Amino acid sequence: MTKLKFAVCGAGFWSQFQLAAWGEINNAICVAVCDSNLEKAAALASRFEIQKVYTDATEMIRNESLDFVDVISSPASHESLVRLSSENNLPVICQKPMAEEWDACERMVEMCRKTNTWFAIHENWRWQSTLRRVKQCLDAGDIGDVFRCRLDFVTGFDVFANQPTLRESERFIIADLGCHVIDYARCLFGEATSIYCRTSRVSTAIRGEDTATLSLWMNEGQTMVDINLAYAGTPLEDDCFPQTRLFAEGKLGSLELLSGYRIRVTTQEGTREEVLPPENYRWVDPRYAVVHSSMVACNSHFLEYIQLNRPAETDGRDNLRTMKLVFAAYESAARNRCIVF
Ligand code: 89V
Repeated sequence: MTKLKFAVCGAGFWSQFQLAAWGEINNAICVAVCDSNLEKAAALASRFEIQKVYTDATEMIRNESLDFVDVISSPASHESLVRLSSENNLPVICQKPMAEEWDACERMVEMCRKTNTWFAIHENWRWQSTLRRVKQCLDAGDIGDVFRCRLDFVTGFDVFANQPTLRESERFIIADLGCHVIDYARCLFGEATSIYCRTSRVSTAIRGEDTATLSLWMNEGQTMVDINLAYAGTPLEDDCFPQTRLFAEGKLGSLELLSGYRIRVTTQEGTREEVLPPENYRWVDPRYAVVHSSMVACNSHFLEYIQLNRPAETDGRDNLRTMKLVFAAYESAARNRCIVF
């Protein structure tokens, strides 16, 4: 089978894991890497045996014969790189969050629509094996109609150690992490009809908010969804970074996702437990296991849908709805108002 050739834009912290995740997939091969920092690009290329290195994405796209581009650079650079791909009608995968401003997100989706370019956001949360299984249980009606669900991502983990630029983000936890959890809430319950959000900054060493509580009505007003996010550095007895915890209440029972990848479903018949640890690929950093291994499933899905030329689950248009909630959360917090859609 011919392998699809792709290029990576961005040689920062996530690219090494993204490339390792691509390495688990047989029918794709990275042929070029581009970063404005030549040394970083060259180091990544040599580690993953990638033939070509560029500092200019336009030149790379002109010179290489590519089947798609994987943009793994910082959010500020996403729009121009997606534009470049769309001008060349090259399928493009772009890291989350789509962009730093709502207007840029809209422009990116619109430019790909106009040029009929396949465009997806690398939103990997919903590809975590436990979160996928929770969706399966809820969709199968294991606990009946869900009237309330709490999603927690509260950790003392020092995320800035590996990603120091996050300290500078004016908008931090909702944009960087909230987009994952909001996207998963949409994956479970569909679109929101309202959102209310409060934020605070506990750490004095960063610019943006590191703590947020969001309250949404979802599922056509049938389900209350509460999302708690914190990167405030609080010491926790059971810190399961980067696992999401969940508690869903349904008319026939309840479902809990606990640390240690445990899913517990309680109905009148009693409680059953499943433990679903992530796939243990040799390149996975154990501190990020559940996220790193989800990238294989996420990339496989993209590859399949690029080949089928069908929109991925998290294609640009779909992810725009996630980003709408991200920006609405900030607006709600700034105005101390519930935003109704
Ligand atoms: O995927 C991400 O957004 C990363 C995390 C550390 C949460 O895995 O920042």
